[in-house]
Amino acid sequence: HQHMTTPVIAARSVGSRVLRSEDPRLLSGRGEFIADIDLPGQLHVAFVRSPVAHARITHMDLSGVRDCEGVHLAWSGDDVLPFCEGIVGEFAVEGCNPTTMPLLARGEVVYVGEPIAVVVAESRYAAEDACELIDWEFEELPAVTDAHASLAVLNVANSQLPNNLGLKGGGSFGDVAGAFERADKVVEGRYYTGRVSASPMETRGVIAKYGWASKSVQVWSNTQMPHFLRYMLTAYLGFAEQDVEVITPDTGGGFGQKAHVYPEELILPLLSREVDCPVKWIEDRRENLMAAAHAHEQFIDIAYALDNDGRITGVRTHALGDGGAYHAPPWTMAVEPWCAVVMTPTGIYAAPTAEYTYTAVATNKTPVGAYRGVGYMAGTLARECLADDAARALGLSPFDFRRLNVVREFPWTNPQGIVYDEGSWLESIDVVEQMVDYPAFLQRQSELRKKGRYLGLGLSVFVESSGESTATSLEHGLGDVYHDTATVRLGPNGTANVAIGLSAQGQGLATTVAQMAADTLGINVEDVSVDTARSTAHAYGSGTLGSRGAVIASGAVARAAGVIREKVRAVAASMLEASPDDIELVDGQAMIKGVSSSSVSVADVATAIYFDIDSWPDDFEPSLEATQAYDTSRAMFSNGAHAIVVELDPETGFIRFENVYSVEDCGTVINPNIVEGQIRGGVVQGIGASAFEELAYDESGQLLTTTFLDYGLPTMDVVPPFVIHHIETPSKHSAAGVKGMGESGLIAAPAAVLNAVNDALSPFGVVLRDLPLTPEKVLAAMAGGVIT
Ligand code: MCN
Ligand code: SMO
Repeated sequence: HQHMTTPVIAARSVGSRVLRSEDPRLLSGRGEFIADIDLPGQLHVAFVRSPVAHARITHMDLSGVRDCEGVHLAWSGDDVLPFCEGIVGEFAVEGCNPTTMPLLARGEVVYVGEPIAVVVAESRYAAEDACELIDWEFEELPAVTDAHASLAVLNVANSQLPNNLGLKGGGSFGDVAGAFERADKVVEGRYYTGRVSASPMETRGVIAKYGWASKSVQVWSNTQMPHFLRYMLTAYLGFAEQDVEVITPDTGGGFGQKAHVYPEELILPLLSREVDCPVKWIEDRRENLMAAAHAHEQFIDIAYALDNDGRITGVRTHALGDGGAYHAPPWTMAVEPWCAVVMTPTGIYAAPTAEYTYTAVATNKTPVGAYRGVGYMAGTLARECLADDAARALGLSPFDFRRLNVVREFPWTNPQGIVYDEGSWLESIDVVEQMVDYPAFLQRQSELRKKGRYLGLGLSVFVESSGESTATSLEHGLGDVYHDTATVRLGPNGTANVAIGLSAQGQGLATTVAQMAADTLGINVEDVSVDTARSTAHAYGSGTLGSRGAVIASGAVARAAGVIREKVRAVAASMLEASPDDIELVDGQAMIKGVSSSSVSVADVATAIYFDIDSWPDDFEPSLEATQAYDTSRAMFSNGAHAIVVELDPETGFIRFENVYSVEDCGTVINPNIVEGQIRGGVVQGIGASAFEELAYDESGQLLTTTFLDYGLPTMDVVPPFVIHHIETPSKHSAAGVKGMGESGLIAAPAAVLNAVNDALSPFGVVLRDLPLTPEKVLAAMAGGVIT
């Protein structure tokens, strides 16, 4: 794995609040989302989905469906089997038992919403009507709907996992047993993060077009991993790689849910080939809540060994994930519990020893996959809420307990061997304490308590892995390889076209990548246009996930633009009769350093390169297009803190969110507007996961929350004002010192919410540990009880 150098960039645009180039299109309804795309002659696809959680299919007859008017084709699991057995889900860690998820269920259905048949018809209406005519029979089997019951193997959830175990493993680092034996105090707790859905504004969607003449296939998908999907289409379906193109239109949020490969994405190309027409499927909201990856559900048991001064001497963590019926490829049911215990237990604290175990069990529920901060959220909730328990037990303020334990010297290697190169871990605690004006808060809290008003302040500090790369993956023992390319072309007028291999879901990547390119080339950001993986025909990418976009895309773009910059400098030097080393590119000008009178515009240099051979130095190769790859040489971590103030309504149990105070350190901020938007969005999703959202199942495995009437997303009326502060501790390894931050809000906010609610509940002598904090739970707590 090569170290790659990144050019030093004269920052002009980076760091400024450039308005998002995406917004005029997106905010005026002119975006082109997958549902907006209609191909001539297209047919429409609908899926029949299992209405029961667990059953044996005893009879399947689609002849009634096929006879229906307007229907071109109907397939069951047996029909699709000759083309593809299913998608293997396996995670490269100790103790993972793989599953194969069929494209359409065969023999056994294992969760409500599992696709069992597919219909292609002239319209979506005709397709859905025909779905009703499926003639099938099934024998219901006992449904496993609870992780602990699954662990006890009273019933088997999925015959592929006879002991219900999707994953089981662990690790121990240092003398943990000794630390707990010698501890002056031990604090511990079990935390539960409820099952939720990322519920992006835009649901999933796929269009496929097979061309019999060219044997080529085009797939439109709002995936976060277009190149990976392309590879899967060749690996699973045997399409010739050179003839597969994946196209990613505007996407209305992915949040990890769209970072999977789904059966629907593999079925549509097969259907298109079969019916010889383009086929289109747009997921409806009910399908999205039922069948797109679910998230989060896990139990975390965590314990700290503490010495008399309150220092953490050991951490023990055990995570039990409720993984649903299959591993969701490629991340699997492993990522929640595994990430939680491997990545988060020590956080910013200088704990010398640690031990963990992780388990994921199958249940007859929708497979759990990635959602913004996967695993980190649950782990951070457990760690940060236990920190507050410890602070209470020691009689310390939440700020003081954290300051006592925070790592103060870098680089720091945690017990598991993960290296943190830099960070503002202590400073972020100090800054957020000042932002909330803690003494004033305590006074207001105690005054209001006398009037029967219950205010609480919750603190949560975090470390976020970012810039997911080969180095990060190695550090975590996974061995995945990541890299991306970017192509930059300077045109004859001195403007740039950039292509990156990462698709964007709303993060403003096109804007920030343009800022990075503009600074490298010394031109204005308005003169750069960025294509974010519209087609896999252009730059290569490993996927927009693990908060890698800013680091990886800007790294690749800085390197590719750097190649072109050197050519521009060479020709400018020849035009100005100077040495290339003395030329700098700033404000659209190539000038002799310090001599602004001796300059030529970058546009004139570009024009000359295209049209004036006399301007070229000897042996000049005139291409102004460069493609470069980038992968970080080191794992990269950003950090920060959130403090949230809440008030509990003693009559309704409703949590009112008063204020959010956020400190974020993602190294060099490319665009503060965008970073602040990311913080707001992430924190609001964290408020949702901690107080409003829950995918509820009954005992038979029926999903009860299949509309936004039942599944409570947070709405603007509950969103509090934010105060945001940036600290910039640049990475030495990325272009311009950028670190990622796209997941931090959701990683850390739930812990702040739970801590705030528990702080407000302190007069009642109750501590809550289960999400979501429904009004019922809060009311019961105020009456001195706990319901789980
Ligand atoms: N940024 C910046 N300066 C930095 C870091 C980031 O200006 N130092 C900006 C960049 O525009 C970048 C954005 O903030 O695109 C988020 O940064 P980054 O952490 O690099 O995350 P990615 O670009 O890789 O986006 C993925 C990340 C993940 S993993 C999830 S999940 C998530 C998130 O982004 N999904 C999102 N935020 C989302 N925001 C929207 N609107 N939609 C999603 O689906
Ligand atoms: S869950 Mo984000 O796509 O890593």
